[in-house]
Amino acid sequence: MVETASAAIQARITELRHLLQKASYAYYGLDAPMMEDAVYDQLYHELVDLEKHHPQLITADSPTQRVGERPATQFVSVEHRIPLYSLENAFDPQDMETWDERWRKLTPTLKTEIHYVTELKIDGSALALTYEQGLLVRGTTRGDGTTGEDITQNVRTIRSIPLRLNTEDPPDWLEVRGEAFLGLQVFEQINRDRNQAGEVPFANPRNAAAGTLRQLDSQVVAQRQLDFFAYTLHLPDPTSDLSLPKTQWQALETLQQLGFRVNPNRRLCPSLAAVAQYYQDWALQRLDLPYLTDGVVIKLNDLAVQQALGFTQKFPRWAIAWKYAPEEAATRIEEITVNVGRTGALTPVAIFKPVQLAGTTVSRATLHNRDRIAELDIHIGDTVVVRKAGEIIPEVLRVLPELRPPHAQPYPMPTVCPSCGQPAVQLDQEAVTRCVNASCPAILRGSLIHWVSRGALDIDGLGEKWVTQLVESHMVQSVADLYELTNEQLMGLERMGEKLAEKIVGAIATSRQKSWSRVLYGLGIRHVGSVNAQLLTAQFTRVEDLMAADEGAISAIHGIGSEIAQSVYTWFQTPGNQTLIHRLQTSGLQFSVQTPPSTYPQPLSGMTFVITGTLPTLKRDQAKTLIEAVGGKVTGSVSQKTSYVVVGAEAGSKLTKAQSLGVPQLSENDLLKLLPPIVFR
Ligand code: 1X8
Repeated sequence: MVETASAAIQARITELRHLLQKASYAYYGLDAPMMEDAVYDQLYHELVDLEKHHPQLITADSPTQRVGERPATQFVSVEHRIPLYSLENAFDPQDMETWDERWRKLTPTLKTEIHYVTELKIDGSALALTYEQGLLVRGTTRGDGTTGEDITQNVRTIRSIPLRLNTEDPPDWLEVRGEAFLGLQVFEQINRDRNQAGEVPFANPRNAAAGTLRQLDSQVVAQRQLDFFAYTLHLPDPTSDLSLPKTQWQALETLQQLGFRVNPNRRLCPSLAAVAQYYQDWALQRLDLPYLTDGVVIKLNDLAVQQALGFTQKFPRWAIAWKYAPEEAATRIEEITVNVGRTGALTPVAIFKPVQLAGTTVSRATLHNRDRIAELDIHIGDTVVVRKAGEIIPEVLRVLPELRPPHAQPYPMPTVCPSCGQPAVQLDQEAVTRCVNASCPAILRGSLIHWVSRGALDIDGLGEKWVTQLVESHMVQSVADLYELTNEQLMGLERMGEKLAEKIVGAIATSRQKSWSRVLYGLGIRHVGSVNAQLLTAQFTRVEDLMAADEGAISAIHGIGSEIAQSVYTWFQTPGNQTLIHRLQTSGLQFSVQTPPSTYPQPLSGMTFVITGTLPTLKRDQAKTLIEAVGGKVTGSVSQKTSYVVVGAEAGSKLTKAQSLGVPQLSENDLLKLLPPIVFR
C-alpha cells in the first residue's frame, strides 16, 4: 500500500540514505568502518521498510536499489566515449629504460621535473563508470577497448562503487575507470560453493570476476561480492567546482574524495631507480594481499605531459605495466586418475612428476572435465606447462606437443564409475560425467566428507581416512548413521585408539548443536552452498516450512533463482530424503533457527533498562536493539530490579516511579557512552 509521506518521513528517508552512504564509503572507500554491521543492517532495514510503504519516494541512488529485480536477457554493446587502452608490458629493467628513453625523446622541451606514480596492477576486469549530475548512469566492460557491454545492473551491486558521488556540485558528466576484482577469500568460497553445487570451479579470480560481471542475473552478482579499485578520472574540460587535478596523484586523491576505493599502496617516485625499488618492494609483499596483482603500473604524474604524449595505435605513451613473472614449470603427466565427488561428478586429475611452484611442491592438478581435456589435447606421458593460477590452485596451462612421446594415447573419460562400476552418464549439454548410482560408495564418502567439513557440521577428528574406512566397512551407509556410532564400533577401525574414538564420538554429539543453516548446507543439495543455505533458513526458519514450500515460494527469496528453487523443491519431495530428515531430527539435530548468542562484548549483561519518553535520535526499538546486542535487558515497567531508566522528552509516570525508587537515570547520550563498541565510533 502506498501511504502519503509526511515531511518527517521524507526527512528520515533522506537522513537514512545519507547515513548509509557515508557508512558505505567509510567501510569500502576508507577501510575505516563508522558503525557496526548490525547497526548498518538495522538502519538499512528501516529504510527498506519506509520505502516499501512510500514507493513514490524511492530514488535510483538509494542504497536499497543496488540489485535489479529482473535478470537481463542480454547485454547491449556501447561505444566508449574515450577508448579504453591496454598497457604496454615491460618484463625487466631494460624494457623500462627503453620506454623511458622513448617518451623523453618525444618531449625535448620538457623543463619541469618529472615524477612517476607507481600503482599495483590489479588482476581483475576493467570497468568504465559514467556519472551524470553525480549519479551512476552506466557501467561498461572494456570489451575490445572501443566498444564494451553495458553491465550497469551488475555494476550497481558492487558496494565499493558509489551510486552517487560524494560532492555537492558534481559536473554534468564524468567517467571513472578501474578494476573490478574478487578478493581471494570470496573467490575460494565461490569455488567451494560451485564444487558443492556440482559446477566447474573458476580457474582463477580474474575469470571468476569477468564471469560474474557478465552474469545476466544481478542477484547472483550481488552475492558474489565483487570489489573495485578506481584508478583513472576523466572530467569534462571546464569543470564544476571539482578542482581539475593537475597530476595523476591528485586525481587519485579526488577519486577517493568522490567516494571511490583507491588502492592505498601507491607511491610517488622521483626517478626510474625509485620505480624499480617499488617494483622490488612489492614482488613478495603482494603475495600477502587479499587480492591478486600481476605487476605494477607506472604513469607519468603530470597530466599535461600525459596529454602532450598521447597514444600509439594501442597504448598510452605515458604509462606502462611492469609485470611479475608468473610461476610456471614444465613436468610430465604420469597418470590421470578420476575422483568421484559427492554429487557423483567424475573429475579427472592429472598426476605429474612433482615440481616446485611459487614456493610449494605440486604433483597434481584438476583437469575439470572431458571438455577441458579435449581442449588441452592431453595425452598420457605428455609434458605440460603447469602454473599456480593466482598463486593458489595448480593448473595445467598447455601441452608441449613437440615433447610428446611416440605412441602416446589420448585419455578417454571412463564410461563407468571407477568406484561402483555402474555406467557413468554424460548428458549432452553438460561437460560433467556423472555416476547416478544412489548407493555408490564414492558418493556416500563425498557426502560424509562434506557433512563433517568445517563449513557444515564441523566434526573435528573425523578425517577423510576414517570416513573411507567407515564407508568401506559398511558401518555407515548414510550421514544419519554417524549419530548412532559408539566408541566400541569406532575402535574396530584399523589404527583407531580409545582416546580418538572418544573424541570423535564427542564431536559428533556436539554437532547436534550446529545451526539449521549449517545442517541444510551439510545435506549437500545441488546449488545450496553456504550463502544460499543462509538465505533459505532466514526465510524458512523451520524445516517443516521449507518442506511445505512450493517452487514459487522458494524462488520468492531475494537471491534465490528458479534453478536453485527447483533443486531444493525436488530434493525435499524425494521420499528417501524425507526419511533422512526424519532420522536426523530424531537424532536431535537442529532443524529450526535458534536465536544466536550475541557476538558483541556484553558489558550490560545482568542489567535491566526501561526506556521512557522520546529520545532525541534513536527510536525506542533501536535503543532496545542496541542494549540487547550488548547483553542488557529492556523491560516495560520500572521496579526495584531496574538498573537504569533511559529518559527522553515528555517522559511520564515511569520516570516518576523511577525517581521514587531511586533508580538512576540516563540520557540517550549517556546510554550511547555505555555502548561504545557497537555505536558510531
Ligand atoms: C589497467 C590496470 C591499471 C591499474 C591497476 N590495475 C590494472 N589492471 C592502475 O592504474 N592502478 S591501469 C590499466 C590500463 O590502463 N589498462
